[in-house]
Amino acid sequence: MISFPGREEVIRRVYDHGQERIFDFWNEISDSEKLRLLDDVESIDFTLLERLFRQAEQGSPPPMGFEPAPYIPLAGEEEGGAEFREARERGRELISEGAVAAFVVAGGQGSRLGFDGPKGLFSAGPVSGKSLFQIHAEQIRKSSEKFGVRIPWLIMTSHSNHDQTVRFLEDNSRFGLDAADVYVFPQGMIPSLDLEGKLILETPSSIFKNPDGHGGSLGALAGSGTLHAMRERGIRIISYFQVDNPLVSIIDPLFIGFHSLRKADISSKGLMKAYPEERIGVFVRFDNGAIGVVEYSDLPEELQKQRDERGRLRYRMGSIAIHLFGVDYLESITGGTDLSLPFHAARKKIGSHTANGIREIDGYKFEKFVFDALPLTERNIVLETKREEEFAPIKNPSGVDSVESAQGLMDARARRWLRERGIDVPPSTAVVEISPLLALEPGDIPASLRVPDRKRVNLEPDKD
Ligand code: UD2
Repeated sequence: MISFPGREEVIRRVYDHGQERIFDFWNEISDSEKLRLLDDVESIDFTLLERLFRQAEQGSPPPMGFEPAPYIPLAGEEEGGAEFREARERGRELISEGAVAAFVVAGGQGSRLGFDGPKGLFSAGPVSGKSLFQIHAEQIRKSSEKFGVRIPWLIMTSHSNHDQTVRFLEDNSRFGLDAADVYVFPQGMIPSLDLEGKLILETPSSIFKNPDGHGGSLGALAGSGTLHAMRERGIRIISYFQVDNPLVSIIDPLFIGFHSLRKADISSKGLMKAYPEERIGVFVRFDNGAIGVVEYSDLPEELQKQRDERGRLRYRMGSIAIHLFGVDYLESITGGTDLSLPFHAARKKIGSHTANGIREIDGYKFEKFVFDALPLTERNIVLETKREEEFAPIKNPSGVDSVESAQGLMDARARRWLRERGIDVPPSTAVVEISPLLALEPGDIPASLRVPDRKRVNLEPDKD
């Protein structure tokens, strides 16, 4: 057994749990590295990891029985009109009172996209080349201007991209947002395991950990003190979204209004799945009455394809990871610091440090999912939204859910908005982009606007 003065207890714990392989390079590392490794180990909950490993080996337990969840369908012209109007009005009031904050989860590693850096830095604007962060920041700025209020922007990063994210935002003066309105905080990390349940070394003196999933965002919000800061600012609703969707409507009066009118703790946006295999979770109602999400990979194929009497997919309401959380409710479930959502295991390739350098091995990463918070309350609603207006995820380098598909959707939405305002797009124009600073909805576009006769057009507000 290795030894280090004063650290006998933690070393014993490592041996007791059969994890002594993390000391394979003990004789090659300096005293300060030894201390770092022991500090790293100190915080590890071995009992939790052992439980997660058993769970990963056995596969996830079948979810409780469920049926499709009820949802508020898109407003038809004649039906639901009055409630929709009331909701929009209520939402506007709440935003104007300064009760709403925006919260983006941007801690993911973007490995599927093959982009080496925080995903928020990825260039998404089809003409402007604006980064995802810029597009989101400009939306928040425009909402602030429209409603005459300061809207805080919360950004969750992870340890691997925190510094780069902060630097990028500073270098770009937070795209015009006030420093006092931008809160950046990292999420928690959890060790990954190899297929034998052993910890993995990332370097000779550090253990490989992965971000604890977007479900870690609720604990991080509370643990970082940001939830408390929001309470102090009078924020009552937190509008949660993912960094990879440039079409997301971040501050949406209708959604916020419904959340308030229906006295919800959590509200979610859903949309019709495009096809059975689409990689989005579906909203369900579990046998105990609670509404939640079953991830696409956990929905049995037979249910994925089931149709109702009208020929529509039975499980058709897909989750696009847009939620509103009541601050009161978040405080009640995080108890000030933490929240116990379950971890899900995923088998992934992991770089492991060996005597011959880094070797890719198979292992398990563990992540919490934010939508597991949904069934914790019965005051939970789902509002249908339009895919073409609000959903253009950038996940892959090409093909489905790629930057090309997202830019195509951004162009199509811009053209639709201009058409709605009776503004022509010259036939020679191949791509149109509308800056969030110009418009967040068709009604914001000045009726006098003329689209210049150019191949690629980015519509920004006039400078004066
Ligand atoms: C997520 C949903 C899926 C659907 C889809 C819509 C899950 C498991 N699935 O799919 O049902 O709604 O999104 O686009 O959520 N993130 C962090 N920290 C982490 C992990 C992720 O901040 O530890 C962020 C990440 O930066 C991104 C978002 O969470 O903004 C989604 O992560 P993803 O791309 O891994 O989710 P995906 O595509 O599996």
